[in-house]
Amino acid sequence: MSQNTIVAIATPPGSGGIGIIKISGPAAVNILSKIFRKKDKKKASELSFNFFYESHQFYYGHIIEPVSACIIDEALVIAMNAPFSHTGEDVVEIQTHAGQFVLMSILKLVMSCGAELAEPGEFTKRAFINGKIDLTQAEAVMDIINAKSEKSLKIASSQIKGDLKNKINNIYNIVQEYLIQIEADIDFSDDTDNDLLSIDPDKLFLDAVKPVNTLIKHYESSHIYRDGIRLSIVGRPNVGKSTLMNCLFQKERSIVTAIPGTTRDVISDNMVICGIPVTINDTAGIHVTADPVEKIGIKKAKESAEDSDIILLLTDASVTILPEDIKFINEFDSLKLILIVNKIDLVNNYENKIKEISTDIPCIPISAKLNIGIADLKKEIVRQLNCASDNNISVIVPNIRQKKLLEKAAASITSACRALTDKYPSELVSIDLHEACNFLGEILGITTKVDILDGIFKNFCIGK
Ligand SMILES: Nc1nc2c(ncn2[C@@H]2O[C@H](COP(=O)(O)OP(=O)(O)OP(=O)(O)O)[C@@H](O)[C@H]2O)c(=O)[nH]1
Ligand SMILES: [Mg+2]
Repeated sequence: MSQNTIVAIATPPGSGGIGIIKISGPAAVNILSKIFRKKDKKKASELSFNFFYESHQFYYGHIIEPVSACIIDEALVIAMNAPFSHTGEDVVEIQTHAGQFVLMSILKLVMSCGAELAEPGEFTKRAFINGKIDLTQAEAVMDIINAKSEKSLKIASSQIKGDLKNKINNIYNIVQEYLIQIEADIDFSDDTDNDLLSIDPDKLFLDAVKPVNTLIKHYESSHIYRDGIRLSIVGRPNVGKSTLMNCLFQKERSIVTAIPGTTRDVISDNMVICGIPVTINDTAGIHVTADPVEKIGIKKAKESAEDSDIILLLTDASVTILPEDIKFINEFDSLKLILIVNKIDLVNNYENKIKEISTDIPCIPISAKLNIGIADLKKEIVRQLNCASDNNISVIVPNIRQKKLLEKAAASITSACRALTDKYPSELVSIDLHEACNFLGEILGITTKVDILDGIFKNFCIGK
């Protein structure tokens, strides 16, 4: 339990209905009693202080600067006694009007009474240190804050409920049981002729490696619902890239003109396609040019394409497919490409144009101007991502840190299975299983090194 008391504004900056100040630590209630005056229910003019704060009970009154007795704002306050709070310490929450000036004044007042400004993620870190949540749940707090779609929120909510924690705990306990059995074999190896024969490597594989691999598979098929993807629209000038951008967002996001070379910089915006958060980049038309500004734009367009999970390569159905269009196909990673034949409203033989291209890359005919073919394009984007269908999406999805540790754990247990099959000394099997337990423990935060923990909590916002 921490000795110091921390404070932070828990609500985002800007004006709104309610602003919340959160205090956690041994002095939380004492600080509140110095700055809060409760309004009497019957005689509104009478204010009381120094009363007993019932845990988990709201009180209405004023926040007062104790020296000058000036009222700062009306407030609803609640005290939550340790260990029945989310940090496991005494916690106080002060709800006031959400103006930044009001909140800053109360923050300073609380600090003048002895509290320290909280570090980013410090409330969640205290909850973790005090055993209120494990590391998977702490990381899920961050995911909930960052959730960009209903699906990503669902994944994070299941994690915060402890679904991943329970799953990893189960596997951890199974490996521990095998470890106990093996270590008993080592201790009593003089008494047994067939050391370790009691352990079936296939059963160990089924019990421990299989569930770990299932979680890794969940990551592969579902992490994009939480992490999102990047998508770039590229092609020659004037093929309709910005028109497609505007069509996808249903608003004038990029400037569209009939003049080639209109878009110079990368224009980005975010949307959700079939539950997947997508960042879409509209880019400058790629062609050979002497214009120095365009050259920079083209360099940025190519970099944007390389950094993307999917590239939408646009061509214009109303003109002949140029060698440059074909060149793009070779230039970019074909696995990420979707070829789009735009402006089909201007021609009646676009099917022949598509045949002309003769490529294995998926090809979608559209008219960005008339909003034709956009639903097919979205379907193709989702198909390319090879993710679990909307209905099948599993709710237990590790993040990339957890996935890497799961891979290491799977490798260690698999190595133990091999050692058992090949009848290696029990000590080697034991080393592998100890290693696996360490990796699984790192996911839960049991064996995680301090610098890794600090790195995780540093990514939180102040007040969380
Ligand atoms: N008929 C028709 N015209 C289109 C379509 N899409 C775009 N256009 C027109 O094509 C011209 C160029 O459109 P933009 O969206 O600015 O093209 P761009 O690829 O972004 O061009 P740059 O930014 O110069 O590289 C504009 O006059 C658009 O109205 C379409 O589907 N059908
Ligand atoms: Mg453009």
